Amino acid sequence: MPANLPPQYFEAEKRFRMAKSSEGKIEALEAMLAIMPKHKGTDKLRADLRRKIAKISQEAERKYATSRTSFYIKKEGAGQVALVGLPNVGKSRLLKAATDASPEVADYPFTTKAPTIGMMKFKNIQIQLVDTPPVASPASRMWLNNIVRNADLIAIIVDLSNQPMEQVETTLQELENMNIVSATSNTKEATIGKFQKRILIVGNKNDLENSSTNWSQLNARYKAHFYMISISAEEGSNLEELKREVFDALDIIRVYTKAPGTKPDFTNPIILKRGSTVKDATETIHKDFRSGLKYALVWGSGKFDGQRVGQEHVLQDGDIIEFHV
Ligand SMILES: Nc1nc2c(ncn2[C@@H]2O[C@H](COP(=O)(O)OP(=O)(O)O)[C@@H](O)[C@H]2O)c(=O)[nH]1
Ligand SMILES: [Mg+2]
Repeated sequence: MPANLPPQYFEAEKRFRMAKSSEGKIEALEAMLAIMPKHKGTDKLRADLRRKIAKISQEAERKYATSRTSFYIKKEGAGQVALVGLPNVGKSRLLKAATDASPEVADYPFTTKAPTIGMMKFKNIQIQLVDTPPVASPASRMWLNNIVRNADLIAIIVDLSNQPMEQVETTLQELENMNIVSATSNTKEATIGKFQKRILIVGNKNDLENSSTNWSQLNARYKAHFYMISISAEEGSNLEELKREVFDALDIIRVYTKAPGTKPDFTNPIILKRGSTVKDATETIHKDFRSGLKYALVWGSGKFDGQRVGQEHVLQDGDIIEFHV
């Protein structure tokens, strides 16, 4: 221990011993390092302090990373849509315009604050929108990762007034880095180790200058691969079309059930993947029900109303189904 260390050094050392958080420990160690005079006699001590700082910050980072890995948002409603994009494209503004949520219309800070969730009403169903931290920020990567992997649909939001093509490319690259590929292109190829997700590109701020030219170019470039819609979250324009597009992209149908001799309940549809059969519908309602199912009557996708159909009959959005057990 070199002599003549100033009293501030010992105060900082005391702070270090008392500190509970890693931030507090690191702060104290850094103060000790700054106070310590630099000469041969203190070389070893300074190296020790630096090692300690490195060790504590590594541990803190590891702990932070694991806690964020387990981060996911419980699904509610007919589907979960992750709003992703660069900062300031209007993700929060869109959430505010399309749902009951009231997020801050500003950038996400680098905190563990939960992302904002809102329910978007479309016809008689609710779709869950999740506002996420901006892509291309290392701080949000782990977190964003879990949200996009879990989501049923990824909505890439871009600012149409400001080189939207580049924004799309950057965002797609970020998704690619997270091992996520579009489900609407190359679907025939087996993609091992990749998560296939449907992608909707939302061109926002279509009220601004240059946005219509940019939108035309963007649309021409990507419409073969992705669902596309242009909106203004600020003015609330095209929001109904956006909802319809989200519904289509989610690839779901609404089916109503009725008991014989009663009217169907149109307020509470069951949500099924497109292409689902009568069998799938019965399984969703009740596991034991299926074995007891004699037949079903269908209004909508049948050849005529109330047609008797078998288990393999493919249902359509809006169908009414009556089970006979
Ligand atoms: N003109 C215009 N401005 C918008 C629109 N949507 C969002 N903004 C503005 O863009 C800025 C960033 O919006 P915000 O929702 O916080 O972006 P986020 O970082 O993607 O969540 C805010 O000043 C919004 O008022 C829009 O449709 N038109
Ligand atoms: Mg935001």
